Amino acid sequence: MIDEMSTTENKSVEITKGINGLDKVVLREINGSTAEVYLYGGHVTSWKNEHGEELLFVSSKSIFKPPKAIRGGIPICFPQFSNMGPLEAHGFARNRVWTIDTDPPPFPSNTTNRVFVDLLLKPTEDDLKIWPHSFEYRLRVTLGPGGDLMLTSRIRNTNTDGKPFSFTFAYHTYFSVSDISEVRVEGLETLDYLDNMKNRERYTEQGDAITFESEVDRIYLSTPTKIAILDHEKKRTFVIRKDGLPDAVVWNPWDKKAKAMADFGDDEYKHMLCVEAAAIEKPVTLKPGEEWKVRQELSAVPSSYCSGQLDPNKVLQSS
Ligand code: TA6
Repeated sequence: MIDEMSTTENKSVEITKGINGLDKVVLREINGSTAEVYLYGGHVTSWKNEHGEELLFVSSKSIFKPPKAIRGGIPICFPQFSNMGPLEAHGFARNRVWTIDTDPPPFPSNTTNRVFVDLLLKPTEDDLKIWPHSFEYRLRVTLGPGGDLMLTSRIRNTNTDGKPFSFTFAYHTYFSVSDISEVRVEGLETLDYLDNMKNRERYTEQGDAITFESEVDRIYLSTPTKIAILDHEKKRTFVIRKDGLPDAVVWNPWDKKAKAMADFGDDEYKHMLCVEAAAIEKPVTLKPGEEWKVRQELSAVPSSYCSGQLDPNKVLQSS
């Protein structure tokens, strides 16, 4: 739903054409921050702060042409994360054209006086052939007054045959960082993770923070509500606040895998990091009529980590 308030208070929700003529929605907040979401994939591709700085990574080689998913931003991984099932990697939601939901059911969340857009995905006849379950997936993308970016997903089982269905899910967020070798992730210490580099075997995180010297591809399990990503050079900390998403994927392809991806620049691994709020270890099961609602809220706060002034725990424990 296009928030009528937003069109009258100098905030704006604009439907326009993006790369290759794909439809996109631009959200503009009064403080100058913006976000963009393509109807193709329900895919957020830009989140800028009030200074116009881009906070998400999108590859310069992303082809923005169906059926290939856009490389970067926030791909929606549904109804399957990665290759953990019979579908194509990360499911098909990111490869489908969503619609703008002009009449969503009441949305119990604090989006009053915020600028947002509601998108809707339902399976096509072809989708039902590969994943025989009826669903309604409502995605609300909201830009808060301080420039925070919030994604709320509501997935309802609309099967009329009485059958439940199960799925796995991730917001596959690509953060823009100045130099991956100077980035730390706080909040995942001591947790167990499945290591995709080692046949998804289970390990326990030892370090006091995750740092990056080579390819990392891990699914951290039962993670806290908040995770912090500290960009030393930019003196910026991204904070992910998540509800209903117990797991978190951390991925950087590093040089070899970067070279192997046609829609990813050879050196782009230095300037991105994926930290993905997810539900993977325990698939979600919905009975007909049941709805699953989850949320991730992203914010970018100044941090002077090098001087030790930023106490990551304070960021993680603050409200
Ligand atoms: O989320 C991490 C991951 O599953 C990696 O294993 C890598 O495959 C990445 O997703 C990208 O997947 P994609 O299908 O977008 O190329």
